[in-house]
Amino acid sequence: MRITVWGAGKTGLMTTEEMLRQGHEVRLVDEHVPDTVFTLPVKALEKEDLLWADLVIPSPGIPRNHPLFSCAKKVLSETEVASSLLSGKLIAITGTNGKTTTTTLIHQILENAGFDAGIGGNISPPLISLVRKDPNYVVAEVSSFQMEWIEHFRPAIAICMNITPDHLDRYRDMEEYVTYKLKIFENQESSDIAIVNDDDPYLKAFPTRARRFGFSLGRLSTPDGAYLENSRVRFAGSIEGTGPVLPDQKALGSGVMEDMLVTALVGRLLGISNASMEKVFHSFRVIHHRYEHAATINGVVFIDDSKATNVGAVDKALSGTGAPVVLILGGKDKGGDFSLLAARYKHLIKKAVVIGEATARIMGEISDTVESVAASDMNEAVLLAYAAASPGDIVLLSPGCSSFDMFKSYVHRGDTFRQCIATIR
Ligand code: UMA
Repeated sequence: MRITVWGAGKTGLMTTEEMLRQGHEVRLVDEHVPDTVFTLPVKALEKEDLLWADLVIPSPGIPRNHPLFSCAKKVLSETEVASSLLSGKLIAITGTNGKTTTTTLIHQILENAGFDAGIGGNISPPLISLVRKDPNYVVAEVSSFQMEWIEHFRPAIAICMNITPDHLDRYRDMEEYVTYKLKIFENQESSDIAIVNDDDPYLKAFPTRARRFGFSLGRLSTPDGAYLENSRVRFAGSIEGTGPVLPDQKALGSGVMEDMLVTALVGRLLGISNASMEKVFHSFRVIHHRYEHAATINGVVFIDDSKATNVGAVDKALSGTGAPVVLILGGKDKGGDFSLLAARYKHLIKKAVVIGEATARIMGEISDTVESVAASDMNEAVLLAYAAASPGDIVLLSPGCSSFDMFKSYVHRGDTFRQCIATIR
């Protein structure tokens, strides 16, 4: 088959390698061929490359409404192609927030229990890189972008953590974003398992064909599922019983407690013992740049939550902080609404320091509710935030925007935050 792989990032490079290995004739193309030296030849995209191919496999960064897709005979995402080549049991996790931690945790409990399990998808490496090894279990983090071109993608266990506004710079509106998120359940059959968040209005109202299990940090409304009683997981309905004990919420934040609750539910469904899961939960270290302690200087605690690239993630971060917060936010605009956030946490936010391209819009939304100031770069933001904080307060970098206006990635933004903190020691 003639295949054009579009996009020479991680996804495109690994997809090309795998498609060549499968014996296909492959062109790797990109609209902006980067200067980097590639292991594979990359061609500047021309219309003809799409007309030539029997199948086009685009990278997730290419929006579905790109006009050149009209030249393609058939388009499938790397996620679709990879899942059709993988024979193991597919556990797929999506959601606006919490999907990376949950994917990591599920993979860890499987490995700890001795299962042959691979991990990939949005978390990296791309799912297609697992095809060669073909593990018995595949734990995949799946983004809405990766589900834009699916056809038969059918996880044996599909999980949706939550849906709150995100990527509104790519999607027409919230409805379109929700549609792509819910595609994770689209091809499931009654023999599959759908796991949904009972606390999420979109998911609560969404019927699933697969056998449904709920989870809730509040009240479980699905008959079968998992909830928390203090820090002990409880299972209800057909899987009724006692689950593992989770670590102290103060140390983890409510976001990670929820991720562990879902993980425990998957563990129960796969027959993993509480003792085995507790071993993983109690040794779990938060993911880099996800509500991660960066430093404590003169009693002021600095927390790096650079991975919070949407308003829902900032909400999660603030809901877990007990102390007054000086919040550093802003970046490249993704269309999130910060006004409700400011209203909900005005008692907690001592001051907001706003950076990046979206500064004017964010200031317009929050400055009537919380004291706000604009900073020209991360260094100034850190200095302003530190000056506004007292011992016992938290300086929280939780931007609610993507990083690409000022940084290479959220990792680069978090690292820069830490470097700036180091200069005030
Ligand atoms: N390109 C074009 N035309 C376009 C857009 C991009 O030719 O219109 C080219 C670029 O020039 C570039 C390549 O496509 O060379 C980049 O493709 P990509 O952005 O998809 O990059 P990858 O390295 O393949 O990364 C992708 C995911 N990126 C996106 O979804 C934007 C990574 O998620 C993912 O880790 C990786 O595949 C492996 O699966 C990142 C992300 O930000 C971390 N995800 C979003 C999120 O988590 O919120 C969904």
